[in-house]
Amino acid sequence: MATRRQFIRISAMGAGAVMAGAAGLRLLASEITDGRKASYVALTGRTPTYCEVCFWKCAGWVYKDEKGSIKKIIGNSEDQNCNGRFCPRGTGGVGMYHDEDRLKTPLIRTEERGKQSFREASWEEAFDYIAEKIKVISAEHGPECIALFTHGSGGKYFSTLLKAMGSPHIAAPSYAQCRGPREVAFQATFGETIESPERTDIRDTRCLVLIGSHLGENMHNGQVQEMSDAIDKGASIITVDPRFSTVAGKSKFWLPIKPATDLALLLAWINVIINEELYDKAYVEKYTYGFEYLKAHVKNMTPEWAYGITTIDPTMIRETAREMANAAPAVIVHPGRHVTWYGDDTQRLRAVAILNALLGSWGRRGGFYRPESFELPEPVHPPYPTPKRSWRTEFPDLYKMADTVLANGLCDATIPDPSRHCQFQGWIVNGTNLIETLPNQENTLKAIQALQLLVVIDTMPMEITGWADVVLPECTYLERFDDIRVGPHRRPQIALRAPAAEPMYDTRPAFWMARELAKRLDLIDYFPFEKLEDQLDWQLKQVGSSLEEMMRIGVKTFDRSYDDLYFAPDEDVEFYTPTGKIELYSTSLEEAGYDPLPKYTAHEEPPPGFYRLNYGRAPMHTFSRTSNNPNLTDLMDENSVWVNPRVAKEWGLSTGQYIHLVNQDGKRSEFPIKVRVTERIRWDSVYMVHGFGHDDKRLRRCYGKGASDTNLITKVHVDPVMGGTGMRGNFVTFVTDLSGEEVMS
Ligand SMILES: Nc1nc2c(c(=O)[nH]1)N[C@H]1C(S)=C(S)[C@@H](COP(=O)(O)OP(=O)(O)OC[C@H]3O[C@@H](n4cnc5c(=O)[nH]c(N)nc54)[C@H](O)[C@@H]3O)O[C@H]1N2
Ligand SMILES: Nc1nc2c(c(=O)[nH]1)N[C@H]1C(S)=C(S)[C@@H](COP(=O)(O)OP(=O)(O)OC[C@H]3O[C@@H](n4cnc5c(=O)[nH]c(N)nc54)[C@H](O)[C@@H]3O)O[C@H]1N2
Ligand code: SF4
Ligand SMILES: [Mo]
Repeated sequence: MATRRQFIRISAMGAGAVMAGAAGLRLLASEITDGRKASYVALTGRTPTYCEVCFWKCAGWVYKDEKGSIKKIIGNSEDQNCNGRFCPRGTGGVGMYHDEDRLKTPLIRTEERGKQSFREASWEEAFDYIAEKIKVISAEHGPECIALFTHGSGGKYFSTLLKAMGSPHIAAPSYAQCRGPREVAFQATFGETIESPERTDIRDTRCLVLIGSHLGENMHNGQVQEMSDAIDKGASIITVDPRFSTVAGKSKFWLPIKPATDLALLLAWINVIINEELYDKAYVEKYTYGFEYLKAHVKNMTPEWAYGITTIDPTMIRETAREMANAAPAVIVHPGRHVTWYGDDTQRLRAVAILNALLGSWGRRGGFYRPESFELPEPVHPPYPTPKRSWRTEFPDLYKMADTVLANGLCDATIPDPSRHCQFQGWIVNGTNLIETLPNQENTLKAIQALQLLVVIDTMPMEITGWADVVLPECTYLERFDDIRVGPHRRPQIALRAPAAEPMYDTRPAFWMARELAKRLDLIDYFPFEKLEDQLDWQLKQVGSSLEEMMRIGVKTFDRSYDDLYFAPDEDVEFYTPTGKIELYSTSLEEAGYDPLPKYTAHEEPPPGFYRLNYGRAPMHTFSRTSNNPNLTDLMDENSVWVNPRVAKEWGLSTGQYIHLVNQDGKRSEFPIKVRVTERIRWDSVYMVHGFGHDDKRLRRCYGKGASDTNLITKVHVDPVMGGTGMRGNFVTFVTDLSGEEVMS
């Protein structure tokens, strides 16, 4: 058992006069001694944190005013993820703490699901209720019938709880709704995944190809900074996007591709690079497998062939292929991040991986570097029981390359179906607004209605909390410790998140919640430390640091312990693929029964009078989580629908007008959305920012503002390879008559 870390204690009275440590760290022993709240919070001065407004996890410093209220957050200059600078959302993170609509106490449902009737409950009551239900479900159906959906830091603690119970069913939307296909494709090709932060060496690149990756609106901090530095140093950008994105405006080439046809463009580029012998011959010879198969496969996939599909001029296809080859190996065909588009996403990303391999960019400066994460020892606990059942058995012969649990898979396997053996009975949902995050809301709600238990851990009264049986209010990231950030980068680095203030209202950190539940389920041995800060101190001391040191410096960087950032000239590299080579021809896909080389297949076209629904990010918001943030709503408080002038003319639409959207299945947007007429979108598509159109009235600032794209995504194209949910195959048309409707503008 850990010994309690002894900090220098300073009473509130003495705090003004005494400074502890060189960095002027002042600590105040918490008055709360029931083990629930963090023991120490900085009284004044700065507290280290890493941001939770998105998952780039920039490390920063939190400052408070004279009254002890959190005032501002700024970047930590030692941090590789942010280089001392936060993005607007990270800076606005203070608003999450100050938001008066936050969840304030535990809530227990009083009427059936679908009705917003809750009563306030004590923590004891809430935990007893949950533990009792979990015991009943485990006894009747087995612990495997309890699933965890999670996105964010608290997931770690609830994962420990699930595994200790004997359930392997832990899913995150960052896989099958986000980057899963690229990880599977790169794993199949190079034997390694891309991870987060991405291993793209943008800093030193000479040519960056962005395919539907709208860096700049997608504000992943260090990446955007490196891109802007690379542009200053003369790198060329090639942007492939049906929309004139912010980065398209900074690009040497903008290819306004017909949506859903990127695979044809990629295959044509491969064709040009092979036919014109622009590929890195020595690299291909030494490191790759299957070049001849690839060459034969793309033989007829000429730029002229692709023109008919993509609408991109063949000259442009050739010119851009040469631009990449001229820069090689300092070239990046970016793998993107949110890549679940059309259901053939793994194969599209395989083509991206192949193109990079031909250009020799993997393992080369200005291409993809070899990242390193920091290895931090985990606390010792008994082994986890072996689960007796797995979600996989419910999907025989499907998604064979999925290397993690699918959130949509768990959802589908919750809906009663006599052909299934294992039906999920209980969900624990931490930090993911599933109603807005999973496509096909009707499906999600059908699953939820079938549950015996739905527990939601959140900071805000988001849509998902409205469906819960029990809501557990978490304090924000500014009010808690969390695990040490160890994530990959050029050099191994760790970052600390410590509370800058005590949890407001009756909120608590997820670590404490998971541990309290573990106590009630006789699983406390899996949580050997009573307080997370003691665990962190123990972990840090194993590697020559301490909590005290990390409170002072926030971020610590270590030397690399293996490999160089790039392959040495002529280095013999063993790739973690079946052949030990970079697999242009994928033996693992073939073995699993999928196409070993990517093939183009056509996708459905919009019906007459309909337009493809395209969506993306805005620089000042993150998904649905920031739409009520007081600081960020000041910058943008609703989304709009982008419409091409030609279409606007046909429909008589003008900028500023509110309309409804109706999709191909007759699903209508719940709230009206403002029109933005712009040349920046193709005539066959419309565009909107994801995360608006909230329908929970407890979100007073953002309720009814703008429309939700998820509302209109009823058709899902599931990737047969790994189960990713392709969400861009939906089409909408316009309803202009809003007579009698109130617009929340
Ligand atoms: N239609 C549509 N669907 C999408 C996308 C899209 O663009 N369009 N994008 C996809 C992608 S790329 C991703 S990664 C996913 C993202 O999916 P999610 O991560 O589910 O996104 P959010 O909507 O931000 O939901 C986050 C939830 O966490 C809560 N939260 C915030 N901070 C904390 C905290 O500290 N503790 C706890 N316990 N909760 C907290 C928020 O209040 C919110 O309810 O969505 C995917 N789904
Ligand atoms: N500000 C901000 N930044 C974020 C986030 C956020 O919420 N807010 N979320 C983060 C997360 S988790 C993720 S996954 C990333 C997502 O960011 P990205 O992976 O960069 O982008 P997406 O949101 O998928 O893509 C949107 C772009 O794809 C284009 N597009 C649509 N259809 C097609 C097509 O058929 N072909 C091509 N070539 N392009 C197409 C759209 O016009 C749009 O410009 O952003 C991250 N960064
Ligand atoms: S990119 Fe912005 S929102 Fe994301 S972690 Fe960094 S500062 Fe926070
Ligand atoms: Mo994502």
